[in-house]
Amino acid sequence: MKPDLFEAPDYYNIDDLLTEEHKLIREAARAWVKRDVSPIIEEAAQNAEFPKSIIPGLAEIGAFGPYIPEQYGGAGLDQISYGLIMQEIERGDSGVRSTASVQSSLVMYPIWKYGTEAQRNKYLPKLAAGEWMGSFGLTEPDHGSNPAGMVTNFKDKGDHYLLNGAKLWISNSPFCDVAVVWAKNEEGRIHGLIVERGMEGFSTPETHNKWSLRASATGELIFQDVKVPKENLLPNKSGLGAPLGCLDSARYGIAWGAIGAAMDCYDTALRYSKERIQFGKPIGAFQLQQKKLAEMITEITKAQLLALRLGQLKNEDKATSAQISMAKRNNVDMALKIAREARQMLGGMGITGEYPIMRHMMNLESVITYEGTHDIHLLITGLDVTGFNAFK
Ligand code: TGC
Ligand code: FAD
Repeated sequence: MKPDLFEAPDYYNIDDLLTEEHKLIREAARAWVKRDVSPIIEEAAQNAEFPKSIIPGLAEIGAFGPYIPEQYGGAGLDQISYGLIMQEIERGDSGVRSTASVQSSLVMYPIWKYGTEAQRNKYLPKLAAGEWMGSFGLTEPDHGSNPAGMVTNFKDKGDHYLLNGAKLWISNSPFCDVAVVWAKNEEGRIHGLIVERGMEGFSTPETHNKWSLRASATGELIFQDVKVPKENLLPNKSGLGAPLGCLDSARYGIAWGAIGAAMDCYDTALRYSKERIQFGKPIGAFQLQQKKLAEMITEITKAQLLALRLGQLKNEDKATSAQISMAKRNNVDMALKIAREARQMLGGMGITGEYPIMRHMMNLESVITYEGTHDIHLLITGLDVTGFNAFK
């Protein structure tokens, strides 16, 4: 892979709207990605391996629980800092950002928000430090967009719960130490349970042959009569709103992360367009290539403003789930379109691992599907503006 010469575009001087702390946090994440992710990520993706060696670095830049209070080992940062960290990591690779998203928003967040003080103290510091890695089990083989239909269930056996069922498409599952699992009790009410590796009847087979997010490990969570201690139930919220609340936090991070992938594609294509000579001129001097670049920087700038405003609303605790859906949907779609256009600008070179664009493009096919598909987010906006539910 070519050396990482990334320069971040900031066409509207959005940096002026950030604090010095925001910029320091972003620069630390950016420098770490250049130093520790860029040199290894192409090989990891080609080999379809999650590069575990980067876990301590992720912890060091605050990517595990950026907004979790410091008393639990988190970084105690605001939501814009969280977004900027996700942007920089996904600039490196969406699969690496996935690992950070899952750990922070889908594992640490529910333990922090819905757990007991004992659960917070037991799990959060180790998760923040990357000593333990987590996964989040909501999706099932027959229940993806419609998680309310889940069949994974647990029964009260007096001194423990007995958990049965299976989850599919679970990021980090093959190596997770703990899993936050959503399952129905005997009354059909959804609850979160913390399942630990080593519990009898719990297995995590890996899903192979992915063309997307190859540097992220994806797998199943299988529960066959798993005895879960009663103290592992998250007591402070139940119902579908509990996992969906976690998704709000992760979807927000993805809205920022996708900008990172788009910026990397744009920056790569811009540099290439100035160096690649055809018909006696740099290809960047042709109108057709300029149209692509001009549209890319316009869309990136709009996405940056959308994410920043959403971050301000999140900081004030005013962001609605529908606003988060809009940003996730728009920014991932924007990034995927830019990746496709940027890939074409590199001609044949665009399909090789010499450049990051094709990897971003393939990764974004997952990002546009997970955490709510492109269609589901459109329907969330549709419901919000019309009041009519078109899901069912
Ligand atoms: P619905 O009746 O609308 O809602 C049920 C209850 O949930 C509440 N609620 C929310 N609460 C918090 N945040 C949200 N975003 C919420 N959306 C809804 C709602 O108020 C209600 O509460 P209550 O108290 O009235 O019961 O539920 P529904 O069954 O009609 O489904 C709605 C729908 C389709 C939008 C929802 O199911 C959905 O978002 N589906 C998409 C599923 C999804 O996103 N799965 C993601 C799995 S995790 C993942 O992909 C991780 S990838 C990680 C990585 O690698 O980065
Ligand atoms: P389906 O729900 O079967 O959808 C198929 C198609 O039908 C889609 O185009 C969808 O938009 C459309 N559709 C569905 N319902 C409607 C409707 N009402 N109206 C119109 N169109 C509709 N899940 C987890 O729980 N944890 C994870 O860590 C996790 N990581 C993932 C990692 C990867 C790499 C991938 C690919 C997925 C991951 N997921 C995870 C699962 C992900 O959230 C689901 O794939 C996603 O929610 C869609 O579910 P599905 O794949 O079953 O598609």
